[in-house]
Amino acid sequence: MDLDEQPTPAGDAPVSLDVRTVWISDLHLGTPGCQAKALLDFLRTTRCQTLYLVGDIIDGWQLRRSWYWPQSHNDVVQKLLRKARKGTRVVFVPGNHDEFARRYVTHNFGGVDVVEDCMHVTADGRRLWVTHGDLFDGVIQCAKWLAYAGDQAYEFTLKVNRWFNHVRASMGLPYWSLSRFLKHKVKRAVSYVAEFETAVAREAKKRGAHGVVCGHIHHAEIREIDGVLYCNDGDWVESLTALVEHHDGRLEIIDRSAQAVQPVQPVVTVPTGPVGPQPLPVPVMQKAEAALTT
Ligand SMILES: [Mn+2]
Repeated sequence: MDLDEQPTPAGDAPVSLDVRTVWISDLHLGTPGCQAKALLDFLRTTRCQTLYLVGDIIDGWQLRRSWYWPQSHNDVVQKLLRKARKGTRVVFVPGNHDEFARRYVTHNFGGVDVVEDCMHVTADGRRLWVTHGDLFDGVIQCAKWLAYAGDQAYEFTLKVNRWFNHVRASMGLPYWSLSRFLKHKVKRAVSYVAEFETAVAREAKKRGAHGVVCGHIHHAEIREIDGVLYCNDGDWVESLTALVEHHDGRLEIIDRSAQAVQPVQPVVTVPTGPVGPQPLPVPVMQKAEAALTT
C-alpha cells in the first residue's frame, strides 16, 4: 500500500479512489493521442494494491514512425515507477503496440513485473485471466499489414475528429468523439468486436478462469459472455477508462472522460455556460490528432 506518498510539488489532488486493484491499458504513450494529463490525474488520485498495465502502454509502432515524447508522457512513466517503488505491485502485460516488451517477460524493471499474461484472484475468490487480447484479434493475427493500414486510417479519423470538434466548440457545443462513435458503429457492424470478445472469453474459460480482463479494442465494458465475465478496461486515448476491483471484490469501470473535457488552459476554451461538459481546449484536441488503432 502506498500510504506514505507525499503530494508532489505539482500539487496532487488527495486520493479520491482507494481500491484493491486497477487495470489500465492502451495508454499509447509516445503518440499525440494519449491523454497523458487525464491519466496522470487518475494515477495521482487513485491508490491500489495491484496495478495491471494491460498492454499498448508505450506505442512502439508510432514511435518507430516519428519520435513523440513530451514531458507529460515522461511524468506518467515516472508516476508508474514511483508507485512500484512505494509498494504498489505493478504488473505489465505487453500488447501488440509494445510487443517489443514481450522479449522481457518474467523480468522485473524498476519494480515492474513483465508477464505474458497472468491470473488475478479477486477478494471474493474469482479467477480473472489478464491479457491484452491482440492474440484474439483476427486482423492482427492474419493480416498485420491491414492492422498497420488501419492504424493510419484511425489517425486520419482522429484528425477529422479534431476539426469537427473545433467547429463544435466554436458553436458552443461540447466535445463529441467521432472516432469513438465510428468505431463503435462500424466495428459492431462487421461483428469484429463481437468475435474478439467471444474468442477472449472462450480462451478464459478454457484456462479455468471465471472471467477475463483485457483491453485492445478501446471499449470498456463488463458483461457476461457464455458464462464468462468479460471485462475490458478501455483506453486512455478516447474513452479514458479504467477497470477497478474494490476491496470487497466488486468490479467497476471508472470513466474519467467527463473530467478530461474540463478546460486545462481556460484561455483557449469556448465557454458553454454552467450546464454540460466543457469543450476540449485546443491543445487537448491537438493531442487527439494522431493516435493508434486498438
Ligand atoms: Mn492493442
